[in-house]
Amino acid sequence: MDRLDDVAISRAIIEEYTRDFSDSLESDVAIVGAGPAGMVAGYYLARAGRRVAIFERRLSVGGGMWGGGIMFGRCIFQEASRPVLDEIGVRVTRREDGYYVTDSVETVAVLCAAAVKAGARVFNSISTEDVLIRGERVAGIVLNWSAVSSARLHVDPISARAGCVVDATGHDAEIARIVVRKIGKRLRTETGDLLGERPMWAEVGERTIVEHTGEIYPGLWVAGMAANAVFGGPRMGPIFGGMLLSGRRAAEMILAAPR
Ligand code: 48F
Repeated sequence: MDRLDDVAISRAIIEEYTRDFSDSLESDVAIVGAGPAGMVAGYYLARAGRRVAIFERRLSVGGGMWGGGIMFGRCIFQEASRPVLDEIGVRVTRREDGYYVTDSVETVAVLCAAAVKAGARVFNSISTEDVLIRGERVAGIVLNWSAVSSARLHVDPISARAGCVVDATGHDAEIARIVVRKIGKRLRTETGDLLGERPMWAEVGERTIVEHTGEIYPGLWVAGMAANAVFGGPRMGPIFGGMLLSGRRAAEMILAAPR
């Protein structure tokens, strides 16, 4: 049996983690939220050579995907999202009624592996609690350990600079909300404020989520359920194709935007 040194193990963790974390304090794209939309956006951006850091509040990545619908671990996708599933390598079962079904655990695991292998760095257990605004532009995010807020500790956060930020925080659209709270109703919506999520309607929600994906304030992009929360689109429950397509759309738009 090899001799194992407890302190060497501890040092390896600290040194390897802090090197990557420190490196990710300056990135091309900082993505808040490692749900399906954030991970797909991260995959396409990293694959295109952008330096991507994804910050996730929870210990686990995957957001609302694990539980499928009512904790039956199956996710439903429509035809349009099939190319993303195929490219990333998630196995699907096609039903006679035309829907595609995946295992929710496999879907999360494969999506995350694809993003990481493409070069995105994923940091879990880290919450984004504020934004950096420089010259009328979101220029980064402000981070703290999630354990700090759950224990209500009075501990100051640290800052990460990014070429742009993606709000992929799901139903709460937390980053868009922070921007409105800090600098007023200046989002690119009809009122400048978040318009709020509408009641469940899969057909409409799956379409509008892609239409609503985009830049909502200079330097701040929105993807996934957060896009419908910002622009007043419906929720869509346990069909997940729109999340993948929105994540891919966000990546395409960011790649096409001037840097
Ligand atoms: O909620 P989530 O899965 O968002 P999504 O990618 O997908 C939505 C679907 O899962 C589902 C649905 C399908 O019809 O409606 O809800 O749009 O993932 C969002 C992730 O962001 C994290 C949160 O823990 C979750 O994993 N998150 C939220 N706020 C913060 C955050 C924050 N302030 N800092 C860091 N992570």
